[in-house]
Order: sequence, then structure tokens, then C-alpha cells
Amino acid sequence: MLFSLLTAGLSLASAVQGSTIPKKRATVCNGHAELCDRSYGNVTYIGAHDSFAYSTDPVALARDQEVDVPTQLSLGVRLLQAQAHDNNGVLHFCHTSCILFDGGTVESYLTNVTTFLEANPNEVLTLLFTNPEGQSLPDQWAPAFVNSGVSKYAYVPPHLPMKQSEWPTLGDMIDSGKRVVIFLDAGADGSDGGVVDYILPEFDMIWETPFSVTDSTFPCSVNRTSGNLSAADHMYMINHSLNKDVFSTGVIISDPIDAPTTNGVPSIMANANGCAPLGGNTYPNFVLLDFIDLGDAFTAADQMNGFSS
Ligand SMILES: *[C@@H]1O[C@H](CO)[C@@H](O)[C@H](O)[C@H]1NC(C)=O
Ligand SMILES: *[C@@H]1O[C@H](CO)[C@@H](O)[C@H](O)[C@H]1NC(C)=O
Ligand SMILES: *[C@@H]1O[C@H](CO)[C@@H](O)[C@H](O)[C@H]1NC(C)=O
Ligand SMILES: *[C@@H]1O[C@H](CO)[C@@H](O)[C@H](O)[C@H]1NC(C)=O
Ligand SMILES: CC(=O)N[C@H]1CO[C@H](CO)[C@@H](O)[C@@H]1O
Repeated sequence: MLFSLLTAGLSLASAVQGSTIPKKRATVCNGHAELCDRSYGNVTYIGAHDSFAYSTDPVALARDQEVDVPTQLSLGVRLLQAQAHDNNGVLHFCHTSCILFDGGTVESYLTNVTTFLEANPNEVLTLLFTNPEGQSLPDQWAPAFVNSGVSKYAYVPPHLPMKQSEWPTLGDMIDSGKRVVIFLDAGADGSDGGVVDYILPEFDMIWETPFSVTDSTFPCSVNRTSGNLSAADHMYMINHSLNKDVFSTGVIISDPIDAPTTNGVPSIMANANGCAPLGGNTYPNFVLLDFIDLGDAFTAADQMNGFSS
């Protein structure tokens, strides 16, 4: 009797203790212990421009990458950019048009993202997609996020817009499991027929430098922005890819020949330092690059995040 009371007491004690043990906290976030206590809005991430448009074929002019999305992620890319178009009633990632470069369905692309998230539980990832045709968020975008499994990781902010300083820490995002931040350039305000709480309006919270740049000095300006937050209260992205004007025809393509220099530390740091005064004296949150496997972008990101060895 005494014995069973004792064991009952013990199991009650351990049950009570079990419920009060704090949830295991992430100790390494996006590869660095220091990042666990850092706000999502105070980290520099490397992004892959047109991430789906990869090809090893040098004559595939519509390509912007030469390694696939799983490889980009394994190299350290933590923002994936892609442009979506309707292809016979299904949302596909395509470059300008699906005839030029069809990267397959958004849902199959996102399934690769889920595979990465499941295998890498201590990583925070940003998805920045463009919606040039104004496809419906509830009817076209949300099913791709739900069916692929990405939506269960999607972070929903407590209010909109979020200032750069208001984002949670990477540690909090990882602990909560809500570690994917999803931005859309157009339609997330409901203008394309409805909102989805985890699909966020990009330009209200992120400004961008000009795109289709052909000047290798990358002069900085606040090119695309919207909403009521100041430039300093926005996060910001530098579009650091150098394009070539083919035979001065006005047709621009991204050029892998320049990529090792463009994606090198001096070129990225010069651009970042040129933009910092416009961004409240902080480094860019996102550095968007072509041909992510060339150059040394991750060293530049480490430097901006304060990890230079
Ligand atoms: C998704 O992953 C598979 C292999 O794991 C790969 O063949 C495919 O190209 C990937 N898709 C993209 C868009 O990278
Ligand atoms: C943004 O940059 C594009 C070229 O990339 C240019 O055509 C446009 O005028 C710029 N807009 C603003 C507001 O700076
Ligand atoms: C900006 O603020 C005004 C006044 O508070 C509000 O009516 C408007 O909706 C805001 N715009 C955005 C884009 O948040
Ligand atoms: C993060 O904060 C530090 C310290 O204020 C700053 O030097 C750095 O530029 C910030 N990085 C970003 C991306 O905001
Ligand atoms: C050249 C370049 O990288 N341009 C891109 C800048 O970023 C926006 C994404 O928001 C893309 O639409 C541009 O293609």
C-alpha cells in the first residue's frame, strides 16, 4: 500500500515536472549560435534570383541559376525568389513566360522546400515570390502551399506591417516551428481577390534596389517600396545581379561570365555599404543573386552578420 502510494506520488511528481519543463530551445540557428537571439529582421540572408530557372546548358539564355533548388539550399541560400504564371489553369514558376522557361508547378517546387525544412529543423527560410498576373491568393497560391506541406511552417505576424525591429528572433521562430516567411510582390493586400494570413505584402515591409542593372558599380536607391513604414523601418533587399545588354539591343540577360566577380565579397560589400545609409545604417537583409554557386556570397553574408573569421 505504502509502496503503491509512493510510486503514485512519484509518477505524479514526474508528470507535474514534465509539464513544467520548458520546451527545448534551439541552440544553433541558421548555422550559428549567435543568430538564435537575433531578430529575423537583423540578419543578412543570401537569396537565389529565379531559383527555379536553373540549367547547366550555357545556351539556355533564360536561365539565372545553374544548380537546382535543393543544391542552392544546401549551399546556404535562405531566400528563394521565383515568378509564377498560369499554365493551363495551374500555377507554374516560369521566367517571363512559360514558353521561354517552364520550371514546373509551384506545388512540386514547394514540395522540395518541405523536404529541406523537414531535414533541417533549425533553419529559417524566406520565400519571395512574384505574382505578375495577379493570380488569386486563396484559389491558386494557398492550395500549392497547403498541398506541398509548406503552410504548416508559415509564420503569421501578429500585425501588419511589421517594422524591421519587430520581427521575432530566429530562436523563437524555430522553437515555434513557424520558420518560413512568405512574401508576395502583388496581391497580398487582397487586391487579387482575397487574403491568406501567411502570404505577406512584400513592399510594405521590404524595399528593393533597382533591377535589371547593367552598371557594375550598383548605385543604390530605394526603387520599389510601398506602405507607411519609413525606409529605415523596412527591411531591404539588394538586387545584386549584373545583366548584359546583348549587342546593345536593349535585350538583357544575366551573365555567368561576370558572376564570380559580381558574387564576390568586394562587389557585394560595396553595394551593401552604398545602401546602408538608405536603410537606417544597417546592412541589407537580403542579397539576391544569379548563379549562386559562383563567387563567394556566403563569406560576404558572414561578414555582414559579424562572423568574419
Ligand atoms: C526538386 O528536387 C528534385 C530532386 O530532388 C530535382 O530533380 C528537381 O529539379 C528539384 N526542383 C527544382 C525546381 O529545383
Ligand atoms: C526603378 O528602377 C527601374 C529600372 O530598374 C526604373 O525604370 C524605374 O524608374 C525606377 N523607379 C524608381 C521609383 O526609382
Ligand atoms: C497607412 O496609414 C493610413 C492611416 O493610418 C491607413 O489608412 C492606411 O491604410 C495605411 N496604409 C498602409 C498601406 O498600411
Ligand atoms: C543588425 O544590427 C547590427 C547592429 O546594429 C548592424 O550592424 C547590422 O547592419 C544589422 N543587420 C541587419 C541586416 O539589419
Ligand atoms: C536583376 C534582378 O535580380 N531583378 C529582380 C529584382 O528582384 C525582383 C524580385 O522582387 C525581381 O522581379 C527582379 O527580377
